[in-house]
Amino acid sequence: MSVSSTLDKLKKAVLEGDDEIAQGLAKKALKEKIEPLKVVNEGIVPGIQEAGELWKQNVYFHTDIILCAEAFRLAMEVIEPKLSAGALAKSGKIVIGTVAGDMHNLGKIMVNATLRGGGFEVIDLGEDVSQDAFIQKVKEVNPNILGLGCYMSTTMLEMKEIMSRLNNEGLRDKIKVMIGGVPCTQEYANEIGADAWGKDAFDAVEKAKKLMGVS
Ligand code: B12
Repeated sequence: MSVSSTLDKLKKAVLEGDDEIAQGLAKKALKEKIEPLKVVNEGIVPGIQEAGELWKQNVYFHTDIILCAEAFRLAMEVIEPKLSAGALAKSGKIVIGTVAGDMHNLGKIMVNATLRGGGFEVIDLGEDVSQDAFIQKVKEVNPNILGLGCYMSTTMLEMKEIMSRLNNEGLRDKIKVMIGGVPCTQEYANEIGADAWGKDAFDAVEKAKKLMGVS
């Protein structure tokens, strides 16, 4: 099977929410020696992006998206360790998580993958992460960057409060803060005093590297 055929099939499996098929194709792509980042960028990501478009057009519903999310997750599960292993230099250490009250994680999974692909060590705290848990982890592992994922307007305040907590705990000067997710904007990052906003997974890597002064 040709490279493009495997990646096309992988994209289709994610788009159609065929989780086991997507996972099998991700493994197959690696066996065919396709570069892990290429599998992400040309197979898995286009599938979920197209699913997002269909959602916007009201063609896909919640149930469809949940299936796509699972297919995305299982395919990424195969590729992610290879991205970490393949990363040569360590660009820096990032603690990342979805803020409290928010369970969305697809965007964060993608950002994790591209950050790892970009040479960052990523410590993912998961979803619905409390302010205490973020602060505790920052104290414990002393990351270069804290990444906050927020996907609903109703959970945006969490990011502002985390910024205050970082200030109050004397941690603000020790790390950079990067925010991302659907309702986030550069303006909001400025408003709460974050260092960067990542428009998408690729912008997130660029901004993170810029914050670290690496290219
Ligand atoms: C998929 C989805 C779900 C799935 C989530 C599956 C999962 N495992 O994540 C399910 C069905 C479970 C779900 C549930 C809900 N959802 Co929903 N969901 C979406 C949807 C359709 C797509 C989100 C997504 O995954 N996009 C694809 C990813 C790849 O894109 P992304 O998240 O934008 O991420 C990119 C960038 O933002 C950036 N990025 C992301 N994170 C980060 C982090 C950092 C640090 C950086 C730098 C960059 C970055 O890079 C990513 C990759 O390029 C959006 C609609 C939309 N337009 O976004 C609604 C949406 C986010 N959901 C919404 C709502 C309301 C809900 C529910 C409350 C629905 C309900 N009534 O039950 C629940 C919330 C439950 C909870 N407490 O969190 C609303 C939020 C509205 C608001 N108030 O702002 C939206 C906007 C839909 C809408 N228009 O109404 N949802």
